[in-house]
Amino acid sequence: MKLNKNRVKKFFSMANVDALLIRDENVNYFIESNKDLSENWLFLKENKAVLFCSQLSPVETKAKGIEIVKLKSKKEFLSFLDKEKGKIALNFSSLTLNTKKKLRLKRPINAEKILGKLRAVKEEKEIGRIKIAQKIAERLINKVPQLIERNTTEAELKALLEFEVKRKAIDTAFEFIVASGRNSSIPHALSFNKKIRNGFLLIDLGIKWKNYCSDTSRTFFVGKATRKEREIYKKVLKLKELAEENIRPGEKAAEIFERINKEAKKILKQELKHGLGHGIGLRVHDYPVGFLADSKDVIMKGNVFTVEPAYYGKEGGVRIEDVIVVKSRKIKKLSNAPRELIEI
Ligand SMILES: [Mn+2]
Repeated sequence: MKLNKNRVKKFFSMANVDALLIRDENVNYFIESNKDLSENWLFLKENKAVLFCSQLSPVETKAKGIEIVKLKSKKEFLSFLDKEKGKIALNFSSLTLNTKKKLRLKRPINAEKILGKLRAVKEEKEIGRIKIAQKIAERLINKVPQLIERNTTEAELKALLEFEVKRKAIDTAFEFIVASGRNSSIPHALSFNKKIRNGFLLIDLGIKWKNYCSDTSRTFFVGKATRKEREIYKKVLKLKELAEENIRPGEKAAEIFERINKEAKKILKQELKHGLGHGIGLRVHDYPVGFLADSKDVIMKGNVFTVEPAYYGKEGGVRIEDVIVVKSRKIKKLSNAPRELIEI
């Protein structure tokens, strides 16, 4: 566990405040740790860092540059805050009104924009973690054909995939999606206690590696795909390749969305039903927001995005999703799972 002084310095050079008080994934942005620290309050000043943990917390009691307080009561924390007279910033987006009120701060300032700006541009170290998470997901995706037996249900396949991760004490970034047949036409489908049906089989999974997330979707075909089904798959893949070619520093995310959406209307005869992709990092949906019609983002070197065009129709759903990082002239893929349609 180590304070990232460089990030602290950057924050205070951008924000006109004396202190920052957070209790969300940003704690892991300023304190690098293999543990998830998002449940603990972190009080930061330019030259001071105090982490407030519960008595039961597995967080160690000593760390370089960080004062760790194992709280005996909430009062202890509040009386610490009462003594702070300077301007304090909070991340309004992660606090309930009730919590905010209980802190009894005079005029707190919202730090969300600055935190978002910092986190939108990833350092090599962060990209490295996302890449490892992507690699683990890729290996898991490649196991799918051998995990399916004659009577495997959606719920079983989902549990098997999650088990493969959790048995190694690795966290999942979200509940996996395993959807077959018509069920695959629902973007955020639930998995049922129902035998995997012939047709498209959509798998969406995410891993957390040292607090950084991955997000990968692949669509398999159970049985033999018809020519039309192959065509649909190929068109989604074509959209994905087109999107990846279009993502460059300086481009507007909303314009890329519009361009690919226009193509989707032309070749798939339908509009994109969700964003073309989102920022990913300490959260699955991270900064920047990503490729949506109303996005204000301008693509920057160091942004990390998912790219996930999809088709949803009566034939089922096809989604092909990977994570990319924006380099100075184009993008680089962070994983290399097979992209062609695999029949099982
Ligand atoms: Mn995604």
